[in-house]
Amino acid sequence: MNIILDLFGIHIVFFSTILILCLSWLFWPRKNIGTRKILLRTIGLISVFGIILAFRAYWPYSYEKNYLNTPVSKEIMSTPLKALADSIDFNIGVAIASNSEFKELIAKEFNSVVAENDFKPKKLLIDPVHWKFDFSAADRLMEFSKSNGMRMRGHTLIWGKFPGRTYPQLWKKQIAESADKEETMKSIMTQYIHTVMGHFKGQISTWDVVNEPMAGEGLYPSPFTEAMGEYYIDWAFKHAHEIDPDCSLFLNEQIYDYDGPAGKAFLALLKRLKKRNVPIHGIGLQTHHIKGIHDLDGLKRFIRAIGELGLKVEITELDIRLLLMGNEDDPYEAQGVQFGEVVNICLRDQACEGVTFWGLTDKVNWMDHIPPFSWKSPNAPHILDEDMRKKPAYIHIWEALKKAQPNF
Ligand code: 9MR
Repeated sequence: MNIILDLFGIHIVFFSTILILCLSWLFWPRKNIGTRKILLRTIGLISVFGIILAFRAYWPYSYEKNYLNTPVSKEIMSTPLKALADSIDFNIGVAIASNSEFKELIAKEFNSVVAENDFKPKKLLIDPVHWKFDFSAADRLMEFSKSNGMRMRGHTLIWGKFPGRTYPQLWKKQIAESADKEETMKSIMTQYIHTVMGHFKGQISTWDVVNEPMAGEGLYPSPFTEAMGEYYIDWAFKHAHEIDPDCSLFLNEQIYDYDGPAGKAFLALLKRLKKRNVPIHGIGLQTHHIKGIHDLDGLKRFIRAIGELGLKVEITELDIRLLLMGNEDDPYEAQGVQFGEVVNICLRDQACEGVTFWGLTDKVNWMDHIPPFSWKSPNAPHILDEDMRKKPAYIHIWEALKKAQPNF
């Protein structure tokens, strides 16, 4: 419900208002002509207003690609991001699909990959009734990463958010109908984590054990919290640690207001987990820029605060919606500067071990397929444009990595 309100709030308010007015007009006593006329005019006015706003809101923009006027330097063209990252032992990664057409380029530019979707429960567990898994797509990606000497981040075992879209509905039903919800949930999680982590044991050194547990200041309400409250997180980590004690176990989350209530609640959760000796080793900060631009000073402080708890950090899903830079003189350049700054912040904090981009090129990007982002273009959230040319984002990231070289 939260996510629906978050994404569609304004639309829900608009259409409910129109609906209420229409129903009122329909059922208003016929003899009360005056009031019915007022209702009808109000409906007309609001609709016209709505149509104008919708046109304004969804009319696609296009921004000048000024970067095309400046040729990319020879040094940048000949030194991939991977070469710079390798020399300082930094993970530079990208999300990938098993059928990606850009595998060669990815192997050249990155030393780390994560499956955008192929390691998720909805993809792996094809028959939840009989616990039947299909690892074929995930295995193809694993093979690709191994044969190119790239690290594979495991994403994700337990997903706190979007339980409907991410899990078999059967689990929800099983928990709801169970006499002992906690035991049922534990046994489902145990079986799932055991099968998936077991399958990749020795191949994956970093897993997102729990993804997106938070909703604002509290936990995202889900079958997990319903059955076990906050302790579902402890259980998932403890169990994952038992299965592969050598694996780095991460909790992955999207935070915006680093200094605000949600950021504080998140740090408080981490402190509680540490106090309970939960085997958690790192925090993934997704850092999607979809609803707004992140406050970079806040991000810097947040990474430090996590580091001081003895946890590692990675920026795990960086992308920046171009439209958010619409008020800047050169939106592509402003997007690039923000990309470079985020990478720089990570490079400068000893706790931060890598940055992963949530996609490579604007040609194939998730925002163009998921409402409400898909309703208005250009999203163009990645580091290469739709013609695979290097955007300012690539250049700024490259420069951040270059400045972090010991001999710079
Ligand atoms: O980019 C992913 C998109 O293709 C999927 O449809 C969606 C649902 O599985 O997940 C997207 O990736 C999400 C990631 O796994 C977790 N953080 C938010 C990402 C963007 O929604």
